[in-house]
Amino acid sequence: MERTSLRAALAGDRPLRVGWSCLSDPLAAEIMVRAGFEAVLIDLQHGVIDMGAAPVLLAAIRAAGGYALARIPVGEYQSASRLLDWGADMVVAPMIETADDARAFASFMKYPPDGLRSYGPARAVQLSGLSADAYRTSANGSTLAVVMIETRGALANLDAILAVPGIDGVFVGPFDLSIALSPDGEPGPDRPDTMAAMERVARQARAAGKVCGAFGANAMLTRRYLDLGFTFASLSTDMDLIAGAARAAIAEVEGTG
Ligand code: 3PY
Ligand code: MG
Repeated sequence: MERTSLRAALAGDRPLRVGWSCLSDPLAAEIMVRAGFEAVLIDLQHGVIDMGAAPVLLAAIRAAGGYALARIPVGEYQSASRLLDWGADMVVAPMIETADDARAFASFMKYPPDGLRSYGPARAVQLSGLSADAYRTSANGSTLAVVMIETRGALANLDAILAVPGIDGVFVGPFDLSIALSPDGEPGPDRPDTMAAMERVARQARAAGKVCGAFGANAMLTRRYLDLGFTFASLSTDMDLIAGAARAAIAEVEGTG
């Protein structure tokens, strides 16, 4: 049976539950889907995940019934095409500054005539259950090219970035963004200046008809970003969830919690 596309799922009546995978073990990603996350992003920028681990992680997420998202390292736009070929539903590009950056990324994400994605989606076709032709003709619309807004340059160029053909949405990194906004380089993912900038990003993205997401390091931040109007906000990471649960269990046993 053909599954609902990620684009359609994101337009549903409640925000999709998005988990964040930093670990290279496919079981960890699969467990997050089975625990209730409807989508999981594999983080090739800051996580301990390389291109060798990526296809196995993407397949594990999809086999468990989740949408598979991936973040590439800064500027490595060519790896976006490979992640799509391995079944990613969305690729997120960090530290985008200008419309030219966004255009370069989009060109690796979309098949001609919209872009220059090279043809070879054998693995994505297997995972999708579609025919090769059906995958090729639907991929530009069903997979999402999402750029991160997390610098002063990106904020200044937001309208131009949102207008780039092939860019389906934006994703805010509140840590980098708050560091960029702070005079002394201090992170503050819930500082008033960060929240005000994020509210503007969400509003402009929605006005442009684009998806807007944000990285939520914990439940409080995820809730606050959703309240600002983001389409989705991720929730914690596999590493933080394991560490937090371990700390809580130890504290409970030792009566120090
Ligand atoms: C940020 O907050 O800057 C991120 O990129 C989240 O990983
Ligand atoms: Mg960042």
